[in-house]
Amino acid sequence: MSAGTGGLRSALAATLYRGSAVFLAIYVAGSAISFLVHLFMARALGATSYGYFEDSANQTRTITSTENFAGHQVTVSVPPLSTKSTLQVASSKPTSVTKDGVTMTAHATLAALQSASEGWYWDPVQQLTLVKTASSAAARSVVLNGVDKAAYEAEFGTNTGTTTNTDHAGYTGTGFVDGFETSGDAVSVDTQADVTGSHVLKFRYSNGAATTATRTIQVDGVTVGTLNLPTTGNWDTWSTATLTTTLTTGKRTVKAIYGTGGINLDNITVARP
Ligand SMILES: [Ca+2]
Ligand SMILES: [Ca+2]
Repeated sequence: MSAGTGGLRSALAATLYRGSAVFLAIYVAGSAISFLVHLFMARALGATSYGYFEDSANQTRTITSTENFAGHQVTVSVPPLSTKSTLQVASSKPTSVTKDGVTMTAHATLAALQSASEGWYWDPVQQLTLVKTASSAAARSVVLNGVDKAAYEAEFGTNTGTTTNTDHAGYTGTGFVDGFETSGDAVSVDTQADVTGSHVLKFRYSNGAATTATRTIQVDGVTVGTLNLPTTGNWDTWSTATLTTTLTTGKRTVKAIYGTGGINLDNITVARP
């Protein structure tokens, strides 16, 4: 499918926080986000191929992505292109990105990526890894290492007895769950397990109190364990607490229920071990 920037926003809204989308954005020099003239999107586990008709070359280019979240890796084959291009991969922040086996530069800001000829930047609001590559007469293999599917934002979940807030920086999405501090408080998100097997549920949180907080974790209403959330020293520091459990393929509702201590909850990732 192709779309302008309005289409991009619609496509992002439809796929955001589900983790396995790969976009290829083709753009022209000198512009920012408005550079997008074509957008392609794929949502599938495993290998996906789709075509892009490059006007200047008068031929269809094939983009292939292989998503291996069990191996914490996404590989994208970027076809020969006469223009610069930027991949947009919905994922957690990579530990590294390589192009044809060579480590690419990680940029700290979108502006830095825009002014660079190549490199990558992870957008914490949209949870997109943006990988910029120069024009090339040959295909390029881009590999994202150390990635999970993009997290489900707690602030978009079903909240009982809690509120949302933005008064501590460093969160993903549009904020975090606040007021998660008394008996009866709970947060649940609808997630998707793409395979049946062992999964690691990752809860990104802050705990500015001195003692460890706890939450009971349920999947589809069944308790699967108790999550321990040690102090992060202050409310501006974020950490990740994990719980390993078996999930079966399909929609799985993950719920965190108050046990002891107050926390701010940012997001929940459904990852493979
Ligand atoms: Ca509350
Ligand atoms: Ca969040």
